[in-house]
Amino acid sequence: MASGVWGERWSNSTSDIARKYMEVAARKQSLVCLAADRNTMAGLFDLIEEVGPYIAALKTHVDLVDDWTSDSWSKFCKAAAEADLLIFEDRKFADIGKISRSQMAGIYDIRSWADLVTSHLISGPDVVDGLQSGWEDVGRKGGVLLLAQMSSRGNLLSPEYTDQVVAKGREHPGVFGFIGNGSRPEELKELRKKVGVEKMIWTPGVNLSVGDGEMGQRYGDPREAVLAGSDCIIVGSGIHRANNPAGAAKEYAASSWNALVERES
Ligand code: S5P
Repeated sequence: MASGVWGERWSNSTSDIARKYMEVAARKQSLVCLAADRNTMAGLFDLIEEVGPYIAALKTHVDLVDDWTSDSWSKFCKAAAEADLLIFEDRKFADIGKISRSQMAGIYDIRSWADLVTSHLISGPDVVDGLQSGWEDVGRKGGVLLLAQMSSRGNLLSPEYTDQVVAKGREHPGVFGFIGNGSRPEELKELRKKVGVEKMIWTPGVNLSVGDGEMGQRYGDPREAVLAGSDCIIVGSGIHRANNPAGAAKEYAASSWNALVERES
């Protein structure tokens, strides 16, 4: 099932985590990663319960939860696993290798529960080795999504910077893929050409109502993003602020899945 619909992405993939994602996405017919940006544990549990069946991955910002406790977070991760979701901590690491390794531990202990993390490559490629060492320290495996582009207006990730991130990231087995800008399909197409067929591109800045969001966020259409080469649409407020989050998640799932089928056929 997954191999048919994912085409060359499946056949070229060398990552167990990417294969797992592609299988979950095929099972649920959804390329949606929910950006679970709610700041209470109760709000987060409600979200998983309501939209779990319609999403393929869950993205967190563990440091924005007001009533976070280690115990409640463990329960939350268990609920995510039961809902068949990869957990992706959007920590946007950027420090030198050894500090990034230590930042995988600490109070939040990201290395023990996250399957994926985001990182900038501004400090050089050792940040990826540092993050991989973090997972190794607890006997786990994970993947790094490098920020190759961003969705926010005026960001400083120039095309030359993007090229270097892709060139270094393509070669690194610890790199699961890249964050691309979901709000600009033409930029995404260029990114896909540079990335090639193997690695993932996941895209925030996606909303069924396109245009400008709050505080410089920009939005593009989910179908366009997938047709341009995105493998996963990261959707936050489009789902968690909707009056009916489950209904909204279903719409994003259908739009992204139909676009994948269209892209590969
Ligand atoms: O360039 C980026 C990269 C990321 S990971 N732009 C983004 O918006 N994000 C994240 O995607 C951001 O941290 C947030 O969690 C989510 C977008 O949320 P939305 O409410 O705008 O859909």
